[in-house]
Amino acid sequence: MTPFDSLVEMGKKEMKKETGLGLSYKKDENFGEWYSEVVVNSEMIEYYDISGCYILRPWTMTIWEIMHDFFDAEIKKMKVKTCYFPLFVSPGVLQRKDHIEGFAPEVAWVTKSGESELDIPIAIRPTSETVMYPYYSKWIRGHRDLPLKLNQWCNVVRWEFSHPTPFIRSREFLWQEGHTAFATKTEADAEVLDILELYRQIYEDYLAVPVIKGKKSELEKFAGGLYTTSVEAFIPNTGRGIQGATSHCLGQNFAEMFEIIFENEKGEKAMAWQNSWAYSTRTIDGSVLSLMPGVATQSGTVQVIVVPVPFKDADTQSILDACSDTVKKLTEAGFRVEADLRDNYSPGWKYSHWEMKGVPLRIEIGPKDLAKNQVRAARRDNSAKVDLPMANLVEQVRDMLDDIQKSLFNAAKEKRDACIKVAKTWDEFVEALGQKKMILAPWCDEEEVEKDVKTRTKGEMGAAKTLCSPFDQPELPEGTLCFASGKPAKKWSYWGRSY
Ligand code: 87F
Repeated sequence: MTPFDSLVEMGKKEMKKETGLGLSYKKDENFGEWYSEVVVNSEMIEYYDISGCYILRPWTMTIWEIMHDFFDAEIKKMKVKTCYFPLFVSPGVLQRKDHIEGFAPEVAWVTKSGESELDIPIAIRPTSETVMYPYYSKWIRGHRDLPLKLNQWCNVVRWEFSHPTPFIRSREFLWQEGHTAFATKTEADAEVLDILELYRQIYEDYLAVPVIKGKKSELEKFAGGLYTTSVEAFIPNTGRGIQGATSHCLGQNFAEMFEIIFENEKGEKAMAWQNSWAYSTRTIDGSVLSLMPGVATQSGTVQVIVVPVPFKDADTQSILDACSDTVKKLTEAGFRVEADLRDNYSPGWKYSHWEMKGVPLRIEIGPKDLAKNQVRAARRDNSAKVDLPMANLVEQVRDMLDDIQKSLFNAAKEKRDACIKVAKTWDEFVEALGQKKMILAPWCDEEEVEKDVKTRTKGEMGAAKTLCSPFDQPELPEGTLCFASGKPAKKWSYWGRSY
């Protein structure tokens, strides 16, 4: 053990004892408690005095901004324009169509202003189809008005009743909602997949969370639409699937309800084809669940933290200067870098603190490093430490961050893949479910059969349902039977418990 290492150990102990910053739960032993502790200690979330509402601290909002900037730039390339519709919804508009029916209990209402009751209560948007589409009807008249592609970044409120959880199940969340209208189904179909691919990139390339692209079953799709596609992640620790973002083809259902009708090139009346798509701050839980420890290098608020390691009689000022120079150099090269120059915390305390926050790479600069014109780099994901000469710091840091991102993704994918089990019979299915697996099974694709599976698997842990039918379908040999009904199977589908 070097003097530095013992300083680190001291720092860790001191931190846990004095500030309570250390984690008291283990991810593999008490997942729920671990999750609650991690989101607070990493300074992502602060709890709030209204159940299901959370303060998103800068550490979270920076991740959100990074995802926002990427996605917003991509959809602008697709000629999607930004808009903003009001937060408040008149009851007539909200209740206008039956698609809302099943969701009604989740809608929050404003009933008072000051002391007086409002004449008519006003709803807070849970989603904006019924808010926006009356205006689509007004704006879309001829084929030259199409395609109409709008997106808004906003907050929505859904008054969830099941156990609220930071990110995954919060009652207010931020999202983008895209609503597009086309003259033809072909264009709508193509856009559904283009958007889904961007969602895959957010999860896999930014958050390093592996996802499966696929189509939802009739039972699990957005009831108001024609079909729903999604990216699905899986949390090995809880054995639950989690729907990432969704990209829906609404078909002509809403066009019919809201009379979104245009005159086509032949001078005939035609109904528009519509899509809607969204991803939200609920997505960020992926960064907590799969990555802590080790927030992905692409989405992380701070990619590199620089920590000075002053020692005894060494010249502290020149160490601090070297830290500032390093920050400057790496910032200029385009990295998100900070130095922790606080003099009221030990280096060890700082290591633990930034580890907790998931910063993927730490640079330590002490007197020996200074003398050798180098820095010490420590990886968050595998604890490896290497000396990097100052001369080619930028290149080395870039390579290391790339490598960390790749290994985080590969590790998460290996862990996810180890949870996938193929089940061809009911017995195999039940056994795999008991082992908290994500189950790939041949299915007859009948709604009644999915309902039946739900009923038959009901229990303390929750019933199994379809997660998606993957676009990437394994071969389905002629004569393969459905695991649940024994009828001829039409496709492979993923099944499991989910959030
Ligand atoms: C809750 C209350 C009221 C979901 C709700 O996925 C209405 C709804 O319509 C509701 N929860 N939904 C479905 C939302 C579908 C759709 N909206 C636009 C999306 C993507 C973006």
